[in-house]
Amino acid sequence: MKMSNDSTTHEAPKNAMALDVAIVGAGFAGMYMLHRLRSMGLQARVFERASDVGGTWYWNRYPGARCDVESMQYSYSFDQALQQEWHWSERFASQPEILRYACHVADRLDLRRDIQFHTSVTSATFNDAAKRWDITTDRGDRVSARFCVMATGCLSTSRQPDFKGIDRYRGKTYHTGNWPHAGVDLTGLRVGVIGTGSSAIQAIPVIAAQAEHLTVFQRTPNFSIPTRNRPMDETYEQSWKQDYPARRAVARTLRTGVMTEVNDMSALAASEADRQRIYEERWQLGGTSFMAAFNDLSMNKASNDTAAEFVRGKIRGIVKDPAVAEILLPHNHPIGTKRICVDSQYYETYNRDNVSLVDVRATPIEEITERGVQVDGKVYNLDVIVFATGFDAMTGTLIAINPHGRDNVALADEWEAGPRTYLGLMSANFPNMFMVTGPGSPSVLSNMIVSIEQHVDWIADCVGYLQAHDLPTIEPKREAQDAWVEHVNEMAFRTLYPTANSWYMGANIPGKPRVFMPYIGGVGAYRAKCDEVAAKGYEGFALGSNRATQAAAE
Ligand code: NA7
Repeated sequence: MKMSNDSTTHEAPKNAMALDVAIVGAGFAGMYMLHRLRSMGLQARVFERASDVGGTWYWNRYPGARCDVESMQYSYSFDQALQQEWHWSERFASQPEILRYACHVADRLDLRRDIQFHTSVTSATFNDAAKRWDITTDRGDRVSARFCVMATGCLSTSRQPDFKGIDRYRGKTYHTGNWPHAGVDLTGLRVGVIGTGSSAIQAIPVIAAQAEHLTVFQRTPNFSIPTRNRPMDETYEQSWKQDYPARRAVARTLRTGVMTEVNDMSALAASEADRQRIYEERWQLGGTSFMAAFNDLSMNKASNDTAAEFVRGKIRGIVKDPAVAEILLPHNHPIGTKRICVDSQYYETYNRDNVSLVDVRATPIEEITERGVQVDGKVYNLDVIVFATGFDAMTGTLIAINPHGRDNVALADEWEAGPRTYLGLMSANFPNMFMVTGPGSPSVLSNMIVSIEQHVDWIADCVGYLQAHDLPTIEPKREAQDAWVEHVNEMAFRTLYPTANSWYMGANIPGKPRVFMPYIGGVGAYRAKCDEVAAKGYEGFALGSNRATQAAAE
């Protein structure tokens, strides 16, 4: 491996390393990417800011954190022995169990020897002459890599709104997306939770059971479905394990990458009585499969209204104080167009004497004072404030690293009006830089592990192809990228999703462009497209040649 000669733009390196592939992030994406590349005999190394593997599941340790995909489906499928030996203890796995699984995989595949922890990538610059990425870290590393894989996650830059007065607050503050590893004992404390997204909805019942008093500050009510979590049923587990390869193969062809029974009829085609019965069955079943009660809930507003009204009826039925129930009723977005939440006793929690709800929609939080949160002139005294205020999703982490590509173009500039990718895998002007589950791919609309495996396999195959054909670079052609961005947009606007002010649309970050970021065309169709592109010799991509490289270098 030839090292870059560019020593002028960086400080003197503490150490310098030449790699085939630098991988950023040791979550499920980075871990599998490392495994695949090592198996191909390539020199790969992962840079990870945390102290261990796990990514999203490393950071999101807030009370009640749990996956909303069933545990039998939320694991790697690439290794039959691995999927047979691992035992999930619950229908929906908790964060600690998922993290244990990630650590088990790291041990089993001996991944950690090629992962550098406590290390943030601070810059990544494409060196045009050498056709390599120059990467620096906050530990003083200097890396020259032929390929750079951004396995940086979709929800990895937590966001705390810039509340006036926050620095004056004398109590403790925590963000759900960056929860202390030692845990937090909230016993006997007055706790405030700001936000009512998925994280808050999982955390609130657990915090309420511990705190002396919990005050929830809600700006937008959300739809939530009971999880109906339970210990793993052995017969159910065995039914999966006996049929794992076949079921995994099916899941890869489905819209969400999750095997769920989809009721293939319009909500409007059912009689009122049947519709209510079907919703009730789904409500009792629990989990996100509620949205598969009919086939047009994300497409047709009238159909969606029937599901939304069913859930509003449930909220009215569960919450005893009608005034509190009224505040909790979601009205400003179609159900499912913001990520549907799943919960254990969320609405029931508002029946507790030690829980109060403050509506901050009409009267927003004014400031954080020394003692608590001020709304409409009133200060709510709090010992602890929990920010469950979400993430700069999908693009936040990439733009923070801000890779510089060909001709020193910055990703932040290229994506100023919203992310632009071809297949969510690469961006024009950033040769040899891959993204795992990047914007423009199904990513957050799918079972993340299914989508991660698909991307990692595609990237590994692509790297193998370039090697076999002695091609130094690959990058999307501008016209292919433009057409894909348009297709992603067109598919989104066929649905109700863009009508919500969601983080899918970038709407939770002031100033962020309003673009629907994930690809909604479905995991199966998307995979077929990626496979077809590869089979056609990477159609839509420009493949460099060594001759061109030499000519450029001369
Ligand atoms: P979300 O879903 O983005 O939720 C963030 C919540 O914080 C949401 O209720 C926001 O209200 C609220 N928020 C944000 N800023 C404010 C201010 N300034 N005042 C009051 N309330 C505020 O993040 P999560 O972590 O819950 O979930 C992210 C994903 O993780 C989830 O979708 C799953 O895929 C897993 P808003 O709706 O903006 O009015």
